[in-house]
Amino acid sequence: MKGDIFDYISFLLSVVKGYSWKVHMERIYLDNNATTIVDPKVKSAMDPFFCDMYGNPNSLHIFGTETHQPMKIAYDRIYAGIGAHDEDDVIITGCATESNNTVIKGVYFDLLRNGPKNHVITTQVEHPCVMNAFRFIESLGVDVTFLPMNKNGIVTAEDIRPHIRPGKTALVSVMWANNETGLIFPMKEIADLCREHDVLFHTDATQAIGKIPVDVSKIPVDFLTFSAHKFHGPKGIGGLYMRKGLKLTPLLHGGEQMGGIRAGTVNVPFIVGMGLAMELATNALPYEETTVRRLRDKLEDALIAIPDVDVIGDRAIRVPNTILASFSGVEGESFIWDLNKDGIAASTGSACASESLEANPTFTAMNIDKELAHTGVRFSLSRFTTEEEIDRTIAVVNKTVARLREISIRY
Ligand code: 7TS
Repeated sequence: MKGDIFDYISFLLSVVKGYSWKVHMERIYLDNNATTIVDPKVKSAMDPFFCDMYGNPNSLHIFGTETHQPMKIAYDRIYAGIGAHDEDDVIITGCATESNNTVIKGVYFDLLRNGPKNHVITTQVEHPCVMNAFRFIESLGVDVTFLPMNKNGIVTAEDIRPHIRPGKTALVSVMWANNETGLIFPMKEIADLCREHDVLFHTDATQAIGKIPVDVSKIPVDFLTFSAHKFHGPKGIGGLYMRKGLKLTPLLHGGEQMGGIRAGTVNVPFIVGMGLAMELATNALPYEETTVRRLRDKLEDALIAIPDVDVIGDRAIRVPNTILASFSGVEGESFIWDLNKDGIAASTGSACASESLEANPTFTAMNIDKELAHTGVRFSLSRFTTEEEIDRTIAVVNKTVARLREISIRY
């Protein structure tokens, strides 16, 4: 009862606060690598599948069968979006985290647990859902090589080559684009290297889809993972591409859905949403490459014009929407907080690690000075970002950095 009253009061306060916030300030969302707005077209396309066409596609009656055609269209869009061949598999999962876990633990059960192979290779800047899945199989006895970044903030095929152990290495896993720096890893050459050594290649393409072309018909990856909410689809749905003929021990055992690789009733509205989101994102790639890149560069130029500000990684090899910058003397958390007060949402890095106040692990893996590592701020744009928003962000950033440096003991 007491709890109810407190809940009610805090609800009223949040309404009042939210209202006054909206009246006084336009909010600017520059944290699109954490998640994106659902494209209103995607939301509309999903709507009929909640209360009208809500059947289970595995049912034989009309409620079930009427969902087949919309699902087929969605699958076709997903396959087309990543260049998958009809005979390849795309397993629908709950998120990229699930997809990545399915690959890493599946390979463990299929190849590493009892086989002659006992080694895998990954990088030190993977998302925690990859990193921690590898740490888990390491605790079960697998030898895991976590590669550091080279001076450009990436790893290349030549960095990987000396670590491949013939007959022993089962899997290489390297993300397509990094969520914090936006740096793109050289997929083609890494995939070719893995082919050459008969090693499976997995890439976490969560931050690549919708930002740069991702085409598995041109780049021979074996497993590729993605999450709809990073490209203006709904949260809670993702995918796992598996090249034709590959099999994996499932993470979830149950019914025969997804060929038995991912059991559980199929999420029709979200699959429809992810399909359309994928198509819209693919169609918007030229816009991403021109307009989003131009706005990102405009913001980046303004940031580096401020003394003692550095942007991590060459912009020529970054996805077009991302900036990770260090602001000497400006503590990242305080900076984010001040920007937030001005209605601007950025982040100190991955929201998945935001509860830890450790220095940003990406900076650490890139050998960046510890003190500077605490000053990292990520700005990530989307096709919904406007020029006015970037102009206002530039003004607020200038004002905020000056103010925080004035009171900084480190500057
Ligand atoms: N892989 C990468 C490369 C990611 O960036 C993320 C989320 C995930 C996997 C996990 O996706 P999910 O849909 O399973 O949650 N990255 C971030 C980020 O950078 N800030 O917040 C979430």
